[in-house]
Amino acid sequence: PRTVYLKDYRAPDYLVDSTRLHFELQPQDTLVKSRLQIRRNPAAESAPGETLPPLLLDGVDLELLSLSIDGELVPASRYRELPEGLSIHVQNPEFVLEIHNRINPRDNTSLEGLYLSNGMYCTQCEAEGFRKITYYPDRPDVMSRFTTTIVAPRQYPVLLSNGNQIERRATEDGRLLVTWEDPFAKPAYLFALVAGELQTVEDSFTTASGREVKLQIFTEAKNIRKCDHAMRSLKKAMRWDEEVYGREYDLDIFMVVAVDHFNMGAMENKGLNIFNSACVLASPETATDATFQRIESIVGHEYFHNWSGNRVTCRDWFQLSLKEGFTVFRDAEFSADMNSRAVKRIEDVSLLRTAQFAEDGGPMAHPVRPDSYMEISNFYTLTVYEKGAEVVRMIHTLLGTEGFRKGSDLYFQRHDGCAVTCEDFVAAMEDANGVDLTQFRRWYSQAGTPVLEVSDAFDAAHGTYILTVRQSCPATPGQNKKLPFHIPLAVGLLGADGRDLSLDPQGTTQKVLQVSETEQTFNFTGLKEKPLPSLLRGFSAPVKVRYGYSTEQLLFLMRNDSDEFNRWDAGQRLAFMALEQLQKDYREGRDLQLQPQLVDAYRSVLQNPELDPALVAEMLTLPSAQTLAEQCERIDAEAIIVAREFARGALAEALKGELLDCYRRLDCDKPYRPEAADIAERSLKNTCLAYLCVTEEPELLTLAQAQFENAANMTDSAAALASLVNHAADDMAQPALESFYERWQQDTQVVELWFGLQSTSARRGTLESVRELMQHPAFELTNPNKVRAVIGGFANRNFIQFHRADGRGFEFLAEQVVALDKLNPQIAARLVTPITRWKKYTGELGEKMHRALQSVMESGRLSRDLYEVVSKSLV
Ligand code: B3K
Ligand code: ZN
Repeated sequence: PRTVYLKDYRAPDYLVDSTRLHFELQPQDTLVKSRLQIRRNPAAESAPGETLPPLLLDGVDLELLSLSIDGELVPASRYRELPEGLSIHVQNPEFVLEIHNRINPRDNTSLEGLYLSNGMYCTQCEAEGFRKITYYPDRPDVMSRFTTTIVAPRQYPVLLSNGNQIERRATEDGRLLVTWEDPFAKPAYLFALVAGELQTVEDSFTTASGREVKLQIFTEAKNIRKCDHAMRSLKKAMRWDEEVYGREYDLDIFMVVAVDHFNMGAMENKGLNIFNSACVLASPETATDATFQRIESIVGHEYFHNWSGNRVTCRDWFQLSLKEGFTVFRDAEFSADMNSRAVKRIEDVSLLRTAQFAEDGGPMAHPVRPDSYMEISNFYTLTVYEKGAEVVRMIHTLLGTEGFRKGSDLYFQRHDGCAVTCEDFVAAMEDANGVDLTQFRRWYSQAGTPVLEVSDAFDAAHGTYILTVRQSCPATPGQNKKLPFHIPLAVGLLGADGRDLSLDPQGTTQKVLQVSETEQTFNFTGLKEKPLPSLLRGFSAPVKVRYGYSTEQLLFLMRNDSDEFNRWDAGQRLAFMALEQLQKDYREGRDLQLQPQLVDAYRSVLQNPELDPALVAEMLTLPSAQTLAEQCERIDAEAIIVAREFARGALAEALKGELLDCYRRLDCDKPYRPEAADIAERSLKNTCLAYLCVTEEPELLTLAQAQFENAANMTDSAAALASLVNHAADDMAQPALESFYERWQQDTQVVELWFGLQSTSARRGTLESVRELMQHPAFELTNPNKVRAVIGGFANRNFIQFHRADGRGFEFLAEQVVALDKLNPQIAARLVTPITRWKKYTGELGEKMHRALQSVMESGRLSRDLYEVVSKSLV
């Protein structure tokens, strides 16, 4: 496959002023007619005196029926069919192109372009799916005004597309015809079409300037009672964007559709967002707190794209983080404002530290703005999304809330209606604030996770505290040497009484140090004693900080740091140190013993009535095996597993009484509300329950059983079932699993959760039950949610069983990836990730992983998606 480079970007030769689409829907035989008003791009580079270049159109899996220009059929001599499109000879700088082609939505299992999901038609065009619908310049810098007519048989009463409906009538042959017109010019990737027998929930929103917007959520009839939370979230998001960014919605209607078969979480098509059912449908009986919160954040995310993505879009796909990094930052702040800020930050940083850091240290490492790709779908990554959001957050930290708002106002005003670059975003931030972010731009171009080595000294004679910061960044593929980053390092200094010291005469207790050199020192004067530094508060930059904290110092920070995030982080460091010692003891054949200070620290967290229960739950949770693995130079999976399981067991044993008290205190019957305070209590209660079940004591397992039987909401029910599945014997766990399925088998979202509980079970035999689950009538290899629940759950969220010593877990994954590649390349290329990191594993396990990856490569012809990931990982 061909590699595309950012440096080769050229403006399009032709622009499309208007796009008129006409669909006649049939499962295997959909007719698409398009009428494009085309003109030569005045901004295109052309050699002087050059004749008009050919018009290049993208097209994949299309059957061309006819092609005409200005009403005349184009003879075969004037165009060429290319492997992935058409090249058409052009005679005039302006013309109307009309194309008729046929497509087959029923057999489209890639879930890109137009496809069928449970009998309903829907589309997914980002990044390059529109070319599977019709021939088109399928690139985001070609923006056009779309009008879309859909003709469908009577069984499809709901026919939707972008913008406003301007026509609805029966055709002469009794079909339904509907036309939509989108007044905003947009790239093809924001096009959407939906047709089905759908029900709708309706509401309205009045914008700040007093315009009334109709809000509609469409879903199959059986899910109609699961839309309320998404609707509430949508209205909150609309209000929030007005208040925080001054951004109003711009059409008279905003529609959301839930679809069962979807590659990603959701898609921000103009005025017609399409959602994975799992990311929009919820009711208290069927969805967990985590799902309620995920829905709020994704509904917000897609809505926020209307400005950060749609009104101002990307010039090319290398700029993906322009809209994704910014929009993730926006949705994270939205969630933080709606819920607990510290807990949201902890969740996001945990994800970054495990999965994004691993990506940055692996074979597919790439900058936030990649400079090449074979398949752009492979670059919808944690680096582009989450690290990209951290980069925007750093700009926010550097400029302050007001400065950042000035920058975003200028950005939206300057580039409204345009397709722009990450550079344009940074430039707007600079221009609005009169600052220079030249060095900061390296965050966009250099891959890898920077490391800060911090050391300190105290000059008692002068009362000066000196922090020395050294930065480095490991080599990544294609980037051996890195230049220093501009890193905002938020610090506070704690005095012996645990209070923040004043850092200046104004009494400031926190400073953002501007780290920009390889080595730099920072002086704090006027201090009476050597303080304890609280470093990288709130995780002010996506870096690793090394500082030689002692156990006592970490315990002190855990108790006293005024920054809640760093309180949690001190606990994580402490646990990490203890787990490292356990791994070492295990490898060297010593008896394992858990540091008593860790136990004491956890006890006082558990008994501290002043802490938010959600924060307590986070603080009681040991770093995941994946996090531990990421932090190792070389991964010894067995030692990680033994150490972590031992520590969990020892904590559960030592704190049994306190855990039980806490559990009993929180175990009360309250009507379910997905509000932060209630979520926090359930989270702590179920964290306690999980620990209690680790002991495998019959009376404690009975607690889980009772909770399972009596739970009035899915959060408590699923948590109890998970504890049984992970810790109870089969005669207790199996009946629970069966009755759960019996009760919920009609509910797709709950069945997905049920699959996930089993595939992530830490008990022996999980691989075998995963194979059985794949034979279950509810499993479909063509449904990404089911694949993610069963195969993904096992490979990504079951460190213990996936890393079993015989390597069968890796072989299984390789087998499934090869099978999936034939159906859905995007999903196959994502699913293969766990075995691409083979180089980091020690001993035979690494070799077995390598062999599994090789077997994928040797299995035959791979899709471009999978080929890119596998070939880059075998190097
Ligand atoms: N913009 C979509 C991404 C869809 C890409 C699929 N290959 C989801 C989002 O970030 O909002
Ligand atoms: Zn997005």
